[in-house]
Amino acid sequence: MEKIKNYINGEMINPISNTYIDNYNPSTGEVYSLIPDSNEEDVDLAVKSAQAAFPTWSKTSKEKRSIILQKLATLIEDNLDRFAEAESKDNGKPLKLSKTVDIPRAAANFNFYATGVLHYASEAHAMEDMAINYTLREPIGVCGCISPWNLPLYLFSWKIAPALAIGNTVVAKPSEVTPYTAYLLSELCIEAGLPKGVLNIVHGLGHKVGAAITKHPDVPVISFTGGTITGSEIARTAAPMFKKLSLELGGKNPNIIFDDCDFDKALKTTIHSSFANQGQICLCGSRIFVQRGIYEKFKTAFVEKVERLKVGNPFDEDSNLGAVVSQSHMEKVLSYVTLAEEEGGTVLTGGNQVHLDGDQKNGYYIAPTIIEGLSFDCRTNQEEIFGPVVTIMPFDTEEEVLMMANSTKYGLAATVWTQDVTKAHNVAAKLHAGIVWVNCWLLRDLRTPFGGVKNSGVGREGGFNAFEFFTEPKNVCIKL
Ligand code: TXE
Repeated sequence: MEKIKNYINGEMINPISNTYIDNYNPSTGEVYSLIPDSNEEDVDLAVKSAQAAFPTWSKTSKEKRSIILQKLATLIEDNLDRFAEAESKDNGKPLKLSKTVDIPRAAANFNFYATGVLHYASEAHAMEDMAINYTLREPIGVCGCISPWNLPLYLFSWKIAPALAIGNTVVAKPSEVTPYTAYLLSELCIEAGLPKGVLNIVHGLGHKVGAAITKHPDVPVISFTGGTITGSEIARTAAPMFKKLSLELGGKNPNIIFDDCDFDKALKTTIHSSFANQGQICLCGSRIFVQRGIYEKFKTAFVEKVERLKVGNPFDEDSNLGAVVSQSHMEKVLSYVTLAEEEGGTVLTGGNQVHLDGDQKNGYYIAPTIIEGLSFDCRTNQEEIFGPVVTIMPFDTEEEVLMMANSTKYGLAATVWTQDVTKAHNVAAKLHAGIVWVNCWLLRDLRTPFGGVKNSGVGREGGFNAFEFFTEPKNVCIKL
């Protein structure tokens, strides 16, 4: 059985404990590799390596850092097929999604920040009485980057690329559920000539390795993406240590469809925003609000198209949905279908585990599920399910749908479908969200601020926001 290795101080090494955890292929339910069951000692070794590398790396010219990270991006692109197959095997998502979204976006993340650092400048302020202020933006030191299982390399690279490009060193922990592409990336880092200790990847469990990174006294910055509960646990540890903290957490995103929408576009995109990646994207629109004038027409058409989606082997070209990421996650998602029925909902389609045959017979598959008849404030409509399950509700007025959309403790993303541009601006302005898409979904410009409000997180990633997070500003005022 293949043993994944940690990447510490430029080398691929075993965990100090020499103990391992099973790594499952969710599409077959089989163990296919082993993950280091690392602990505090491995984290401490990684932090020491990152600390030792920081003085040189932070003083390396941005041009040199840029060249190395662009080389890494090119190596990812050159290894697209191998990485995409690894990602789908580890996560369960359709291969075509790994090939067209996850892996290309990981390369794009490195390219974006490797080139962005060449253009990132800070400000100066001239004063009347012959004094000048200039602001230095300095790298901070060892950054802890902790990422989730839904978009493994995509979100892993989204954190480490800006941290490294701006001159920090990193101790990173991918999810123990999907460690494999981060492991493959380690090998490319060596090939790209990333100096030893600049990036260190420690595999293992969240409450052991993630917690050890979070509480390590020599890791002043923590960037986390994952569940809201875990985010609050990390905040509890980091806050009294005055660490800089970026938290990208859960969502329960409204998808608001007015009766003056472009019906066909709204329908086509809603299928995607509901079930892409098996609904395991924090930006998915899991609460669908349809204005009464088109509710029945939209509902009927939506159900009819969703019933034609194929749940299958992620490696089959015609599979629209693959497996959800784990047995426990499948059980969690299905438990919400049971809850929805207890809360008075009606399952219009799906709501069941899908049993495939052959090698996939023990995989974790769920039918795309649409539920109607629930109140906007029931648990099913307030809690993040994070699977291929959406609810659909009618509404009459703008005020009513805004009240329902804003009623959850989350505020990450929202989608609005209308051809009335004034209404689009008004509704977008009133939604509790960090990202609002109008007549589109998941259209992403990497320069834009990315993140949410309320329990969806703290801070923003994306564009120069990431460089602001991964640097400390210092104002120098000189009397001339
Ligand atoms: O996230 P966790 P999981 C939501 C989704 C999902 C729930 C839990 O609802 O069902 O979160 O998913 C590490 N200290 N999202 O279990 O536990 C862990 O090892 C430090 C939304 O994946 O938050 C992993 O590397 N680290 C999210 C990372 O945190 C800890 C995407 C995320 O794990 C830790 C994924 C601890 N105490 C899930 N405990 C999004 N916003 O995209 C765990 N970890």
